[in-house]
Amino acid sequence: AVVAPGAVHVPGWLGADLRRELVDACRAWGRGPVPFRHTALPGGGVMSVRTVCLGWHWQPYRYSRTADDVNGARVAAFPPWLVGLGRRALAEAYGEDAGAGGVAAGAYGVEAGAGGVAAGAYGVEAGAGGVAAGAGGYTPDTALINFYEGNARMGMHRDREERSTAPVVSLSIGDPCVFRFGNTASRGRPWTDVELRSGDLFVFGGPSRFAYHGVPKVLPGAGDPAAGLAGGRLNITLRETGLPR
Ligand code: MD5
Ligand code: FE
Repeated sequence: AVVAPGAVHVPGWLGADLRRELVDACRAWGRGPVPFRHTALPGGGVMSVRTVCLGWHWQPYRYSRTADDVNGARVAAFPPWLVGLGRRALAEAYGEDAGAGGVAAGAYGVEAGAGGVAAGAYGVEAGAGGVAAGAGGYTPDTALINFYEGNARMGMHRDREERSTAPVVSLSIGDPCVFRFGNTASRGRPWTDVELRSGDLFVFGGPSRFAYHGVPKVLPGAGDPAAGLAGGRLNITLRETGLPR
């Protein structure tokens, strides 16, 4: 469903195998080198979600290679298979709906084929989510992984630390939530509330990339037992930082 120009929701995009693979990977990333932590805000508050980052470490409001606000370690690398997954996500979200979504998939170096992605030209492998050598186009280099437990939520904000206008790919696993997609002018109305469930893909590109958004509540659930998640909600966002190397 196209929620706004460039903002496309694809329910149930992740199959159980991929959900389980992501849950296992997040568990491992969450143990270190920089563990899951409640991010401290400059005003003295602490975020209710726990976050771990790949490739670059995000802290309010900048990216660094090392986690100076946690343990000083360099964050885990952003793995090539996540680049492949991000490209497939863009191709499938924008491919057939490019017109409706207001964003041409080709602009980001992905091309929808009947069954997904044209292999070769853009170095995207439809099946495995792998990346061919020398591939161009969408190349996310950081992931922010948020874990929502209990009453964790996220206030309305914009993600403006990236120096790239490339889309953000968002993957949800576990308990459902209310996701609030706002506007670019203020954190207030108008907004659209969308329920995100386990396996859902959401892509924010084009004019929706810098819109206000938040997660006002996580709904009760049992996590995603088929993915090995007994409770809570995981959200994985893939981003291009636009930072060197
Ligand atoms: C979440 N995470 O469910 C959300 C999903 C975050 C964050 O908001 O910053 O980690 S990502 C939603 C998102 C990202 C970038 C742009 C836009 C939405 N947008 O323009 O609406 O934990
Ligand atoms: Fe955000």
